[in-house]
Amino acid sequence: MAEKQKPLDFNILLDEINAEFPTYQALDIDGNVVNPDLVPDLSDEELVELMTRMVWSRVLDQRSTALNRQGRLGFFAPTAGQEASQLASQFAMDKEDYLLPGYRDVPQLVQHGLPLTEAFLWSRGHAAGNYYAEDLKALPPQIIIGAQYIQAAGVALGMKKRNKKNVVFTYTGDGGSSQGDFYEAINFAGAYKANGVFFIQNNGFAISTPREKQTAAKTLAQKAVAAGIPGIQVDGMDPLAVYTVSKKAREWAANGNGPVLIETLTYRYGPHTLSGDDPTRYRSKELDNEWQQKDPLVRFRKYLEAKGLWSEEKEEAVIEQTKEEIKTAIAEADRVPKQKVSDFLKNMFEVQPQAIKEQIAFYEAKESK
Ligand SMILES: Cc1ncc(C[n+]2csc(CCOP(=O)(O)OP(=O)(O)O)c2C)c(N)n1
Ligand SMILES: [Mg+2]
Repeated sequence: MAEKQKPLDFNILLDEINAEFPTYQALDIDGNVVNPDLVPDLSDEELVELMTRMVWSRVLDQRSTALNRQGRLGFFAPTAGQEASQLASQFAMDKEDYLLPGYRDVPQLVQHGLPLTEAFLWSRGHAAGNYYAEDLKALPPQIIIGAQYIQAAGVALGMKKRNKKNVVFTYTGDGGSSQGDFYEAINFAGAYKANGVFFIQNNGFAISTPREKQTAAKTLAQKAVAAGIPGIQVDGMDPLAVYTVSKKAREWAANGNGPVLIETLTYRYGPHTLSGDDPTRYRSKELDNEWQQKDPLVRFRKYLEAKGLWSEEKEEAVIEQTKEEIKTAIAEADRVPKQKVSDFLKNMFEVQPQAIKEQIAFYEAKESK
């Protein structure tokens, strides 16, 4: 026994933990392959589709920002910078896998099957943005930080119990990884070997609180150790690395081995949400520039152009097509009847408590005048 014990030196113990979680990367910032093992076996069409979705997401971010400022959209959490982290991970999902997103994960939700019109209605706080079609395996975006992790552990356990070869993908942020819910969920999912893939999108900030102030842990991936599950840190600006790691994690979880925790190192270029924060008060221009150099679209564009799979014309076409799609979806959202207070109240509980019943009656009387 004694010979297996290490020297009692806390510096050494800490250094050993810190050395265990390298960042996995397939492409460098110029789109060159640095680790061929992480280059996935995707067809040319699939590679183009992944780039198309990332460009689509960048345009959606820009247009949503504009629509919000025109007062035509409600809540919006910017996504630019996080395209590889979001779209390349979702690209690894099966249609029958469940998606439990956070408020910033609308792009994955739409790619998983939520009509864009409904996503816009959700943004406006309209109940109609939460009625999901039976075949859409997803829950609406969670606003309570970390709560989707707990729900994901439950859904993942359900899949396990039904011997499903499907998994749950859930996303939180660096800030979310400080919540009790986070630890409880991965611990529970680990204990029951539930079919979950848990993402931490580490964009460096929880609103204005820098990652360094969240935790003394050198990586967020290492939080998996205490749950007894694999944890891995991946370059979240590298679509190929994110895809490969997500795909492998999906296979591992679907085959009954239990959950995986994936930390994607990423960045949001915009503010936390469009509800008022000013990132220049907590982030330097230098830091913004540093991350712009790692841009996932630039990197993937270079990789695909070298293969003859992408061009400026192709990108322009995707941008135009996305703008049209957004125009149509927002016009459709505008045609949905405005939500009444009574509609809103009726959607709060499946079985209405007395106080809510009285409020519904009050508003219905008022609305009928
Ligand atoms: C339980 C809970 N506490 C506090 C908040 C307020 N809040 C909204 S976003 C946020 C920061 C989350 O940061 P992070 O997890 O890093 O995600 P990001 O927004 O960077 O994607 C906080 C504290 C909340 N929504 N829920
Ligand atoms: Mg964050």
